[in-house]
Amino acid sequence: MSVSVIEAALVAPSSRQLAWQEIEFYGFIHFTVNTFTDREWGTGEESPLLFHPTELDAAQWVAACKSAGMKAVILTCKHHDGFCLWPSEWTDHSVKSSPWRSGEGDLVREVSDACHEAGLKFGIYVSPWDRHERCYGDSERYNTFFLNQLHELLTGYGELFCVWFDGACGEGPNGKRQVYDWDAYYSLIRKHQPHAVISVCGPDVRWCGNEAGHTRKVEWSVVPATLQDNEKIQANSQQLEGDEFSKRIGSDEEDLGSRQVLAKAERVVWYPAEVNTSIRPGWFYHENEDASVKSTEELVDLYERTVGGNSTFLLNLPPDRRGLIHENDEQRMRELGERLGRMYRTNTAAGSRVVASVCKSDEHEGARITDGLKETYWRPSAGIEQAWLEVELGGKQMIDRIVLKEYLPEGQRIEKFHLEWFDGEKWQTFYEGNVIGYKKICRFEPIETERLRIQITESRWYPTVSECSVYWTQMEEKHEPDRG
Ligand code: FUL
Repeated sequence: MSVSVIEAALVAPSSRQLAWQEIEFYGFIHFTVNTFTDREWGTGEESPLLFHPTELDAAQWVAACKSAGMKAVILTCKHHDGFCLWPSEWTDHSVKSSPWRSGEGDLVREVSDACHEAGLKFGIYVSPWDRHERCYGDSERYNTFFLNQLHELLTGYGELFCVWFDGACGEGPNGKRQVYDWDAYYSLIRKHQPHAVISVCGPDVRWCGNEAGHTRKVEWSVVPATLQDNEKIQANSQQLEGDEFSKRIGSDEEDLGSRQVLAKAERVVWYPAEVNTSIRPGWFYHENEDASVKSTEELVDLYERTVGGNSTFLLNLPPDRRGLIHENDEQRMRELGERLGRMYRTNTAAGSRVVASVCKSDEHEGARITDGLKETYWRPSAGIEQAWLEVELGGKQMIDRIVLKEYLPEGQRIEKFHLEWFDGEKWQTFYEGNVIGYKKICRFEPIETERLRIQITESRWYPTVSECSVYWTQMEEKHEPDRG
Protein backbone atom coordinates (compact mmCIF):
# COMPACT_ATOMS: atom_id res chain seq x y z
CA MET A 1 0.00 0.00 0.00
CA SER A 2 1.17 3.50 -0.67
CA VAL A 3 -0.31 6.97 -0.94
CA SER A 4 0.17 8.84 -4.21
CA VAL A 5 1.58 12.34 -4.29
CA ILE A 6 -1.69 13.68 -5.67
CA GLU A 7 -3.70 12.01 -2.92
CA ALA A 8 -1.43 13.63 -0.35
CA ALA A 9 -1.73 17.00 -2.08
CA LEU A 10 -5.50 16.88 -1.81
CA VAL A 11 -5.63 16.37 1.96
CA ALA A 12 -6.85 19.60 3.56
CA PRO A 13 -7.36 20.81 7.12
CA SER A 14 -10.72 20.94 8.89
CA SER A 15 -12.09 24.38 9.69
CA ARG A 16 -11.23 23.90 13.37
CA GLN A 17 -7.64 23.01 12.45
CA LEU A 18 -7.38 26.07 10.23
CA ALA A 19 -8.74 28.38 12.93
CA TRP A 20 -6.31 26.88 15.47
CA GLN A 21 -3.33 27.29 13.11
CA GLU A 22 -4.08 30.98 12.69
CA ILE A 23 -3.80 31.52 16.45
CA GLU A 24 -0.07 30.82 15.92
CA PHE A 25 1.25 31.71 19.37
CA TYR A 26 -0.47 30.98 22.68
CA GLY A 27 0.23 30.48 26.35
CA PHE A 28 0.28 27.43 28.57
CA ILE A 29 -0.34 27.99 32.27
CA HIS A 30 0.86 25.28 34.66
CA PHE A 31 -0.47 25.89 38.13
CA THR A 32 -1.65 23.49 40.86
CA VAL A 33 -0.57 22.03 44.21
CA ASN A 34 2.85 21.38 42.61
CA THR A 35 3.44 25.13 42.69
CA PHE A 36 3.30 24.90 46.49
CA THR A 37 5.22 21.63 46.91
CA ASP A 38 7.97 22.66 44.47
CA ARG A 39 7.43 19.54 42.37
CA GLU A 40 6.83 18.80 38.70
CA TRP A 41 4.64 15.72 39.21
CA GLY A 42 2.46 15.46 42.29
CA THR A 43 1.67 12.13 43.92
CA GLY A 44 -2.04 12.74 44.35
CA GLU A 45 -1.62 12.51 48.14
CA GLU A 46 -1.15 16.26 48.61
CA SER A 47 -3.54 18.01 50.94
CA PRO A 48 -5.73 20.57 49.17
CA LEU A 49 -4.89 22.86 52.10
CA LEU A 50 -1.55 23.47 50.42
CA PHE A 51 -3.22 25.32 47.57
CA HIS A 52 -3.16 28.84 48.93
CA PRO A 53 -2.19 31.61 46.50
CA THR A 54 -2.59 34.92 48.30
CA GLU A 55 -2.54 37.46 45.48
CA LEU A 56 -3.90 35.45 42.57
CA ASP A 57 -4.79 37.64 39.61
CA ALA A 58 -5.79 35.82 36.43
CA ALA A 59 -6.04 39.14 34.58
CA GLN A 60 -2.30 39.64 35.21
CA TRP A 61 -1.55 36.21 33.67
CA VAL A 62 -3.59 36.99 30.62
CA ALA A 63 -2.12 40.48 30.28
CA ALA A 64 1.38 38.96 30.31
CA CYS A 65 0.38 36.56 27.53
CA LYS A 66 -1.22 39.31 25.52
CA SER A 67 1.81 41.57 25.85
CA ALA A 68 3.92 38.95 24.05
CA GLY A 69 1.44 38.77 21.19
CA MET A 70 -0.27 35.55 22.23
CA LYS A 71 -3.85 35.07 21.12
CA ALA A 72 -5.00 32.29 23.47
CA VAL A 73 -4.30 30.56 26.78
CA ILE A 74 -4.49 26.91 27.88
CA LEU A 75 -4.82 26.23 31.62
CA THR A 76 -3.88 22.99 33.42
CA CYS A 77 -7.33 22.39 34.88
CA LYS A 78 -6.22 19.01 36.23
CA HIS A 79 -2.63 17.76 36.21
CA HIS A 80 -1.47 14.20 36.97
CA ASP A 81 -2.02 14.65 40.75
CA GLY A 82 -5.76 14.95 40.14
CA PHE A 83 -6.28 18.28 41.94
CA CYS A 84 -8.99 20.21 40.10
CA LEU A 85 -8.76 23.97 39.64
CA TRP A 86 -12.54 24.09 39.40
CA PRO A 87 -15.02 22.94 42.09
CA SER A 88 -15.86 19.64 40.41
CA GLU A 89 -18.97 17.95 41.67
CA TRP A 90 -17.29 14.54 41.25
CA THR A 91 -14.41 14.86 43.69
CA ASP A 92 -13.39 16.79 46.80
CA HIS A 93 -9.83 16.97 45.56
CA SER A 94 -10.21 20.47 44.25
CA VAL A 95 -10.13 24.19 44.98
CA LYS A 96 -13.29 23.82 47.04
CA SER A 97 -11.29 21.99 49.74
CA SER A 98 -8.55 24.63 49.73
CA PRO A 99 -8.19 27.85 51.71
CA TRP A 100 -8.01 29.86 48.45
CA ARG A 101 -11.04 32.20 48.30
CA SER A 102 -12.26 30.28 51.38
CA GLY A 103 -13.08 27.28 49.20
CA GLU A 104 -15.46 29.36 47.08
CA GLY A 105 -13.10 29.94 44.17
CA ASP A 106 -13.13 28.60 40.63
CA LEU A 107 -9.86 29.20 38.85
CA VAL A 108 -11.07 27.86 35.52
CA ARG A 109 -13.80 30.50 35.67
CA GLU A 110 -11.37 33.28 36.60
CA VAL A 111 -8.93 32.44 33.81
CA SER A 112 -11.59 31.90 31.15
CA ASP A 113 -13.29 35.18 32.12
CA ALA A 114 -9.99 37.04 32.05
CA CYS A 115 -9.24 35.60 28.59
CA HIS A 116 -12.61 36.52 27.20
CA GLU A 117 -12.37 40.04 28.63
CA ALA A 118 -8.97 40.52 27.06
CA GLY A 119 -10.09 39.11 23.71
CA LEU A 120 -8.03 35.91 23.96
CA LYS A 121 -9.30 32.42 23.34
CA PHE A 122 -9.37 29.89 26.16
CA GLY A 123 -8.47 26.21 26.17
CA ILE A 124 -8.18 23.43 28.75
CA TYR A 125 -5.45 20.95 29.60
CA VAL A 126 -6.80 17.86 31.37
CA SER A 127 -4.58 14.94 32.33
CA PRO A 128 -6.35 11.61 31.84
CA TRP A 129 -3.76 10.09 34.18
CA ASP A 130 -5.05 10.83 37.68
CA ARG A 131 -2.93 9.72 40.65
CA HIS A 132 -5.48 10.77 43.23
CA GLU A 133 -8.75 9.30 42.06
CA ARG A 134 -9.34 5.92 43.69
CA CYS A 135 -11.29 4.47 40.77
CA TYR A 136 -8.42 5.12 38.36
CA GLY A 137 -7.55 1.70 36.92
CA ASP A 138 -11.11 0.43 37.23
CA SER A 139 -11.49 1.36 33.61
CA GLU A 140 -15.22 1.68 33.23
CA ARG A 141 -15.72 3.55 36.47
CA TYR A 142 -12.88 5.95 35.83
CA ASN A 143 -14.02 6.60 32.26
CA THR A 144 -17.43 7.62 33.60
CA PHE A 145 -15.80 9.79 36.25
CA PHE A 146 -13.51 11.41 33.65
CA LEU A 147 -16.41 12.03 31.26
CA ASN A 148 -18.34 13.70 34.07
CA GLN A 149 -15.44 16.00 34.80
CA LEU A 150 -14.94 16.69 31.13
CA HIS A 151 -18.61 17.54 30.81
CA GLU A 152 -18.28 20.18 33.53
CA LEU A 153 -15.36 21.78 31.72
CA LEU A 154 -16.94 21.58 28.28
CA THR A 155 -20.23 23.12 29.31
CA GLY A 156 -19.35 25.60 32.06
CA TYR A 157 -16.81 28.01 30.66
CA GLY A 158 -17.92 29.33 27.29
CA GLU A 159 -16.26 28.54 24.01
CA LEU A 160 -13.03 26.53 24.15
CA PHE A 161 -10.52 26.61 21.30
CA CYS A 162 -8.64 23.52 22.47
CA VAL A 163 -8.82 20.45 24.69
CA TRP A 164 -5.26 19.32 25.37
CA PHE A 165 -4.91 15.69 26.47
CA ASP A 166 -1.60 14.80 27.98
CA GLY A 167 -0.17 11.41 27.09
CA ALA A 168 2.11 11.09 30.12
CA CYS A 169 1.55 8.18 32.46
CA GLY A 170 4.14 7.09 34.98
CA GLU A 171 2.47 3.88 36.12
CA GLY A 172 5.14 1.19 36.14
CA PRO A 173 4.57 -2.43 35.09
CA ASN A 174 2.73 -3.08 38.36
CA GLY A 175 0.81 0.13 38.24
CA LYS A 176 -2.85 0.66 37.55
CA ARG A 177 -4.00 -0.45 34.13
CA GLN A 178 -6.52 2.09 32.99
CA VAL A 179 -7.94 1.71 29.48
CA TYR A 180 -9.06 5.15 28.36
CA ASP A 181 -12.22 5.40 26.32
CA TRP A 182 -10.84 7.96 23.88
CA ASP A 183 -13.74 7.68 21.48
CA ALA A 184 -16.21 8.57 24.20
CA TYR A 185 -14.06 11.53 25.28
CA TYR A 186 -13.83 12.76 21.70
CA SER A 187 -17.53 12.51 20.98
CA LEU A 188 -18.37 14.43 24.13
CA ILE A 189 -16.00 17.19 23.03
CA ARG A 190 -17.39 17.27 19.49
CA LYS A 191 -20.90 17.46 20.90
CA HIS A 192 -20.32 20.38 23.27
CA GLN A 193 -17.36 22.18 21.70
CA PRO A 194 -17.47 21.44 17.98
CA HIS A 195 -14.92 24.18 17.18
CA ALA A 196 -12.30 23.01 19.67
CA VAL A 197 -9.27 21.09 18.46
CA ILE A 198 -8.31 17.99 20.45
CA SER A 199 -4.55 18.12 20.86
CA VAL A 200 -1.75 15.64 21.51
CA CYS A 201 -3.77 12.54 22.55
CA GLY A 202 -6.30 13.58 19.98
CA PRO A 203 -7.02 13.64 16.26
CA ASP A 204 -6.54 17.34 15.43
CA VAL A 205 -3.15 18.58 16.62
CA ARG A 206 0.07 16.58 16.82
CA TRP A 207 2.71 16.86 19.53
CA CYS A 208 5.97 17.82 17.82
CA GLY A 209 7.74 15.02 19.69
CA ASN A 210 9.84 16.90 22.27
CA GLU A 211 9.47 19.53 24.98
CA ALA A 212 12.77 21.31 24.39
CA GLY A 213 11.71 23.55 21.52
CA HIS A 214 13.40 21.46 18.84
CA THR A 215 11.78 22.02 15.46
CA ARG A 216 12.04 20.02 12.26
CA LYS A 217 13.67 21.52 9.20
CA VAL A 218 10.86 19.97 7.20
CA GLU A 219 7.52 19.90 8.99
CA TRP A 220 4.68 18.27 7.09
CA SER A 221 1.04 18.63 8.15
CA VAL A 222 0.05 15.68 5.95
CA VAL A 223 1.30 12.56 7.71
CA PRO A 224 0.43 8.85 8.01
CA ALA A 225 -2.85 8.26 9.85
CA THR A 226 -1.12 5.85 12.25
CA LEU A 227 0.52 8.83 13.92
CA GLN A 228 -2.84 9.88 15.32
CA ASP A 229 -3.30 6.50 16.95
CA ASN A 230 0.22 6.59 18.32
CA GLU A 231 -0.69 9.41 20.63
CA LYS A 232 -3.41 7.27 22.15
CA ILE A 233 -1.24 4.18 22.26
CA GLN A 234 1.42 6.14 24.10
CA ALA A 235 -1.03 6.99 26.85
CA ASN A 236 -2.03 3.34 27.12
CA SER A 237 1.47 2.05 26.55
CA GLN A 238 1.51 -0.19 29.61
CA GLN A 239 -1.01 -2.36 27.79
CA LEU A 240 1.06 -2.91 24.68
CA GLU A 241 2.28 -6.33 23.77
CA GLY A 242 5.89 -6.68 22.62
CA ASP A 243 7.07 -4.11 20.14
CA GLU A 244 3.68 -3.10 18.79
CA PHE A 245 4.51 0.53 19.44
CA SER A 246 7.94 0.51 17.86
CA LYS A 247 6.58 -0.86 14.57
CA ARG A 248 4.88 2.45 13.99
CA ILE A 249 6.31 5.76 12.94
CA GLY A 250 6.77 7.91 16.06
CA SER A 251 5.97 11.59 16.51
CA ASP A 252 9.62 12.25 17.38
CA GLU A 253 11.02 11.06 14.06
CA GLU A 254 12.52 13.64 11.72
CA ASP A 255 10.77 12.69 8.51
CA LEU A 256 7.02 12.34 8.86
CA GLY A 257 5.77 13.28 5.44
CA SER A 258 8.28 13.05 2.57
CA ARG A 259 7.57 11.07 -0.61
CA GLN A 260 9.48 8.14 0.96
CA VAL A 261 7.04 8.15 3.86
CA LEU A 262 4.05 8.41 1.49
CA ALA A 263 5.34 5.37 -0.40
CA LYS A 264 4.98 3.27 2.77
CA ALA A 265 1.81 4.82 4.17
CA GLU A 266 -1.66 3.30 3.94
CA ARG A 267 -3.54 6.53 4.52
CA VAL A 268 -2.55 10.10 5.25
CA VAL A 269 -4.36 12.76 7.24
CA TRP A 270 -4.02 16.44 8.08
CA TYR A 271 -2.31 16.35 11.47
CA PRO A 272 -0.31 19.54 12.05
CA ALA A 273 2.38 20.08 14.67
CA GLU A 274 2.40 22.12 17.83
CA VAL A 275 5.65 22.91 19.64
CA ASN A 276 5.28 23.16 23.41
CA THR A 277 8.03 24.31 25.71
CA SER A 278 8.41 26.35 28.89
CA ILE A 279 9.84 29.81 29.47
CA ARG A 280 11.73 28.22 32.39
CA PRO A 281 13.33 24.77 32.75
CA GLY A 282 10.26 23.39 34.57
CA TRP A 283 6.58 23.43 33.72
CA PHE A 284 5.64 24.56 37.25
CA TYR A 285 7.06 27.48 39.19
CA HIS A 286 10.24 26.92 41.20
CA GLU A 287 11.87 29.83 42.95
CA ASN A 288 15.33 28.52 42.12
CA GLU A 289 14.54 29.00 38.42
CA ASP A 290 13.87 32.73 38.71
CA ALA A 291 17.17 33.45 37.00
CA SER A 292 16.63 30.82 34.29
CA VAL A 293 13.91 32.53 32.31
CA LYS A 294 14.65 32.18 28.60
CA SER A 295 16.15 35.28 27.01
CA THR A 296 14.28 37.44 24.53
CA GLU A 297 16.69 36.26 21.83
CA GLU A 298 15.94 32.61 22.57
CA LEU A 299 12.22 33.31 22.50
CA VAL A 300 12.39 35.24 19.22
CA ASP A 301 14.39 32.37 17.75
CA LEU A 302 11.82 29.85 19.00
CA TYR A 303 8.97 31.94 17.64
CA GLU A 304 10.54 32.17 14.21
CA ARG A 305 11.35 28.45 14.06
CA THR A 306 7.91 27.32 15.28
CA VAL A 307 5.35 29.74 13.85
CA GLY A 308 7.69 30.26 10.91
CA GLY A 309 8.25 26.50 10.55
CA ASN A 310 4.71 25.30 9.86
CA SER A 311 3.94 24.69 13.55
CA THR A 312 2.28 26.61 16.32
CA PHE A 313 4.06 27.82 19.44
CA LEU A 314 2.65 26.91 22.86
CA LEU A 315 4.83 28.64 25.45
CA ASN A 316 4.39 27.82 29.14
CA LEU A 317 4.38 30.47 31.87
CA PRO A 318 4.10 29.19 35.43
CA PRO A 319 2.48 31.49 38.00
CA ASP A 320 4.25 31.57 41.37
CA ARG A 321 2.98 30.90 44.89
CA ARG A 322 1.46 34.35 45.14
CA GLY A 323 -0.63 33.44 42.11
CA LEU A 324 1.17 35.92 39.87
CA ILE A 325 3.42 35.61 36.85
CA HIS A 326 6.82 36.44 38.30
CA GLU A 327 8.23 39.87 37.40
CA ASN A 328 11.08 38.33 35.38
CA ASP A 329 8.74 36.33 33.16
CA GLU A 330 6.33 39.22 32.91
CA GLN A 331 9.06 41.55 31.72
CA ARG A 332 10.37 38.96 29.26
CA MET A 333 6.93 38.58 27.72
CA ARG A 334 6.64 42.32 27.27
CA GLU A 335 10.09 42.50 25.68
CA LEU A 336 9.23 39.65 23.36
CA GLY A 337 6.04 41.36 22.21
CA GLU A 338 7.85 44.63 21.61
CA ARG A 339 10.66 42.93 19.74
CA LEU A 340 8.41 40.94 17.45
CA GLY A 341 6.26 44.00 16.89
CA ARG A 342 9.31 46.00 15.77
CA MET A 343 10.71 43.21 13.60
CA TYR A 344 7.52 42.55 11.70
CA ARG A 345 5.97 46.02 11.62
CA THR A 346 6.78 47.06 8.06
CA ASN A 347 6.23 44.74 5.15
CA THR A 348 8.16 46.32 2.31
CA ALA A 349 6.45 44.06 -0.23
CA ALA A 350 2.91 45.20 0.63
CA GLY A 351 1.07 45.90 -2.60
CA SER A 352 4.15 45.11 -4.72
CA ARG A 353 3.88 44.19 -8.37
CA VAL A 354 4.35 40.45 -8.93
CA VAL A 355 5.01 38.62 -12.17
CA ALA A 356 4.44 34.87 -12.28
CA SER A 357 6.13 32.44 -14.68
CA VAL A 358 2.90 30.71 -15.54
CA CYS A 359 0.60 33.67 -15.94
CA LYS A 360 -0.20 32.80 -19.56
CA SER A 361 -2.60 30.09 -18.50
CA ASP A 362 -3.28 32.62 -15.80
CA GLU A 363 -4.97 30.55 -13.18
CA HIS A 364 -4.39 33.34 -10.70
CA GLU A 365 -2.64 36.70 -10.74
CA GLY A 366 0.71 36.77 -8.95
CA ALA A 367 -0.21 40.02 -7.17
CA ARG A 368 -2.48 38.02 -4.90
CA ILE A 369 0.58 37.16 -2.81
CA THR A 370 1.22 40.78 -1.87
CA ASP A 371 -2.34 42.02 -1.38
CA GLY A 372 -2.38 41.26 2.36
CA LEU A 373 -5.56 39.20 2.10
CA LYS A 374 -5.51 35.69 3.48
CA GLU A 375 -8.47 34.64 1.31
CA THR A 376 -6.65 35.29 -1.96
CA TYR A 377 -3.79 33.25 -3.35
CA TRP A 378 -1.86 32.45 -6.48
CA ARG A 379 -1.74 29.06 -8.15
CA PRO A 380 -0.91 27.73 -11.58
CA SER A 381 -3.02 25.17 -13.42
CA ALA A 382 -3.17 21.65 -12.03
CA GLY A 383 -0.17 19.55 -13.00
CA ILE A 384 2.27 22.47 -13.09
CA GLU A 385 4.65 21.63 -10.28
CA GLN A 386 7.39 24.19 -10.91
CA ALA A 387 6.98 27.94 -11.19
CA TRP A 388 8.50 31.25 -10.17
CA LEU A 389 7.14 34.49 -8.85
CA GLU A 390 9.03 37.75 -9.19
CA VAL A 391 8.37 40.48 -6.65
CA GLU A 392 9.28 44.10 -7.44
CA LEU A 393 9.91 45.99 -4.25
CA GLY A 394 9.66 49.46 -5.76
CA GLY A 395 13.18 50.72 -5.08
CA LYS A 396 16.18 49.23 -3.31
CA GLN A 397 15.46 47.81 0.14
CA MET A 398 17.55 46.26 2.89
CA ILE A 399 15.94 42.96 3.82
CA ASP A 400 16.67 39.97 6.07
CA ARG A 401 13.36 38.10 6.40
CA ILE A 402 10.87 36.81 3.87
CA VAL A 403 7.63 35.28 5.11
CA LEU A 404 5.88 32.87 2.75
CA LYS A 405 2.54 31.16 3.17
CA GLU A 406 0.67 28.50 1.27
CA TYR A 407 -3.08 28.60 0.94
CA LEU A 408 -3.92 25.82 3.37
CA PRO A 409 -7.53 25.12 2.35
CA GLU A 410 -5.92 23.66 -0.80
CA GLY A 411 -3.51 21.50 1.25
CA GLN A 412 0.25 21.51 1.70
CA ARG A 413 2.14 21.20 -1.56
CA ILE A 414 5.51 22.91 -1.80
CA GLU A 415 8.48 20.58 -1.28
CA LYS A 416 11.43 22.66 -2.38
CA PHE A 417 12.07 26.28 -3.25
CA HIS A 418 14.81 28.85 -3.32
CA LEU A 419 14.95 32.60 -3.17
CA GLU A 420 16.93 34.79 -5.56
CA TRP A 421 17.78 38.47 -5.80
CA PHE A 422 18.74 40.41 -8.92
CA ASP A 423 22.19 41.97 -8.65
CA GLY A 424 21.78 44.16 -11.76
CA GLU A 425 23.02 41.48 -14.15
CA LYS A 426 21.87 38.12 -13.00
CA TRP A 427 19.80 36.28 -10.42
CA GLN A 428 21.66 35.16 -7.31
CA THR A 429 20.37 32.47 -4.97
CA PHE A 430 20.50 33.53 -1.33
CA TYR A 431 18.19 31.04 0.40
CA GLU A 432 17.23 27.42 -0.10
CA GLY A 433 14.16 26.01 1.56
CA ASN A 434 11.91 22.98 1.68
CA VAL A 435 8.34 23.02 2.88
CA ILE A 436 6.33 26.18 3.47
CA GLY A 437 2.90 25.08 4.71
CA TYR A 438 1.06 27.55 6.93
CA LYS A 439 4.03 29.88 7.28
CA LYS A 440 7.72 29.84 6.53
CA ILE A 441 9.92 32.59 7.95
CA CYS A 442 13.06 32.62 5.82
CA ARG A 443 15.96 34.17 7.74
CA PHE A 444 19.12 35.26 5.97
CA GLU A 445 22.02 37.70 6.09
CA PRO A 446 20.88 41.19 5.03
CA ILE A 447 20.82 41.95 1.33
CA GLU A 448 19.91 45.10 -0.55
CA THR A 449 17.75 44.60 -3.60
CA GLU A 450 14.73 45.78 -5.51
CA ARG A 451 13.83 42.51 -7.19
CA LEU A 452 13.25 39.11 -5.65
CA ARG A 453 12.29 35.79 -7.12
CA ILE A 454 10.65 32.78 -5.45
CA GLN A 455 11.63 29.69 -7.42
CA ILE A 456 9.41 26.72 -6.62
CA THR A 457 11.33 23.69 -7.86
CA GLU A 458 9.32 20.78 -6.40
CA SER A 459 5.70 20.58 -5.43
CA ARG A 460 2.79 18.16 -5.25
CA TRP A 461 0.41 18.47 -8.21
CA TYR A 462 0.52 22.29 -8.16
CA PRO A 463 1.76 24.84 -5.63
CA THR A 464 -0.16 27.67 -4.01
CA VAL A 465 1.21 30.84 -2.43
CA SER A 466 -1.06 33.09 -0.45
CA GLU A 467 1.45 35.52 0.96
CA CYS A 468 4.92 36.88 0.49
CA SER A 469 5.96 39.60 2.92
CA VAL A 470 9.42 41.08 3.25
CA TYR A 471 11.12 42.67 6.27
CA TRP A 472 14.24 44.39 7.42
CA THR A 473 14.24 43.47 11.06
CA GLN A 474 17.13 45.80 12.00
CA MET A 475 18.09 43.48 14.75
CA GLU A 476 20.76 44.47 17.16
CA GLU A 477 21.15 40.71 17.82
CA LYS A 478 22.35 38.23 15.26
CA HIS A 479 20.61 34.96 14.53
CA GLU A 480 22.21 32.11 12.77
CA PRO A 481 20.81 32.13 9.24
CA ASP A 482 19.17 28.79 8.45
CA ARG A 483 18.82 26.84 5.28
CA GLY A 484 15.23 25.81 5.08
C1 FUL B 1 3.91 16.35 30.10
C2 FUL B 1 3.60 16.38 31.60
O1 FUL B 1 4.07 15.20 32.25
C3 FUL B 1 4.27 17.62 32.14
O2 FUL B 1 4.12 17.74 33.53
C4 FUL B 1 3.67 18.83 31.43
O3 FUL B 1 2.31 18.97 31.79
C5 FUL B 1 3.82 18.69 29.92
C6 FUL B 1 3.15 19.78 29.14
O4 FUL B 1 3.30 17.45 29.48
O5 FUL B 1 3.50 15.18 29.51
